[in-house]
Amino acid sequence: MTAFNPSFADKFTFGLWTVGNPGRDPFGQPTRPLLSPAEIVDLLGEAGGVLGVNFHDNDLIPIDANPHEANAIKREFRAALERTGIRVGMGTVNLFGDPVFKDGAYTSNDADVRAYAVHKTMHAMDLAAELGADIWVMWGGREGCETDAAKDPVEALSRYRDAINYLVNYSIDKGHNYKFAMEPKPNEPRGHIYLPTIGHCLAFIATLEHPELVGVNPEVAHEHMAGLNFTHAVAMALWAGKLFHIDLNDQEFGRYDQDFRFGSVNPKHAFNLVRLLEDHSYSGYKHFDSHAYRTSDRDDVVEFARGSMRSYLILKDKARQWNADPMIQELLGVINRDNSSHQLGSYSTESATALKEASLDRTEFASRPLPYEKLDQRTNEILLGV
Ligand SMILES: [Mn+2]
Repeated sequence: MTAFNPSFADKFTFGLWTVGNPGRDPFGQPTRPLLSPAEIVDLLGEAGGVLGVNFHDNDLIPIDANPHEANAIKREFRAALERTGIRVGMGTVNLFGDPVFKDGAYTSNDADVRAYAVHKTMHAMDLAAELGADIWVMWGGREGCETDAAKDPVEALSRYRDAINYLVNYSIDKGHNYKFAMEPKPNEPRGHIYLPTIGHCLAFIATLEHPELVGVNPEVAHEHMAGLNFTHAVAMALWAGKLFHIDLNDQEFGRYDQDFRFGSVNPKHAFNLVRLLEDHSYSGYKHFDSHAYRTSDRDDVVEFARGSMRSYLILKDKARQWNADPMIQELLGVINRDNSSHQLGSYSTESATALKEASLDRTEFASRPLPYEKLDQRTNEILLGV
């Protein structure tokens, strides 16, 4: 059991809204008492090995708090950080909870609302920077519409871009030095949300004023909701040098947002993801954006946090076993045939002529074995501990 105890080096983080979730859902009242931010940090301290805590501005400071109340909350929060050794990793802003954002924030049809959204974000960026955050996550929870009669989606993308350009410049101007991570999600839950996938975000980021400062924050549940392969989404972010943050949780395909404990629904997908992150040396925060079952009490919420981290570490160990496994290695040697005399390389007229004139035996190529059944079964057996 002790082999899978997390440490700060694992860079595991939790949001105040994750372990602090009181079990409320669209049909039911909270099933657990609401904890203060300081109490949530203490809970994470009890879980052990948690590096960081993340928050939306209003997870920490209620939207209607006066400066006196805000200072008292910050004081208690800082004291909890000090006694647990936990620090702030990522900051973000709540642009979805208040009725003012019912038609979106940066993409609202009302220019005053758009200005308020940027105003609120700048204050939130100051707050998180003051407490030590170095990653800024942007999840556009209401940036979309329930009816396409409402907004011009082309105009909406321009508004979105204007806001993000403004905020990135603000971060530079204030010396906050945030790296920004856009978090896509296809729907929430009735509305269609703009920039629904990692691919959409990457294309959008390329149009920004400072694309080098903006990456993505993929979340397992958000891609699975859309029926997409999350490991491939993360791979594209890694390939583009844009994996600035990651939200780990789990989700049944084809359902609304469930935010289950990481690895709890589909451990094989989780394994492929962890193997990808480890093989490609992802070194950012690993944030568990999930919450405990509605039936859990405080003790079980601690188990939820521990389980999230243990599952990652167990799967990391499985990835190590997979990479070291003689049968896997032998099969990979059979599958990967890189010793062709016809390597593509970069284009030249001569190489194109040579390739066109080459004698290539497609029947022989097609007859070469690809024992993927054997490879996948061995993968399953490693996962199942056989
Ligand atoms: Mn998330």
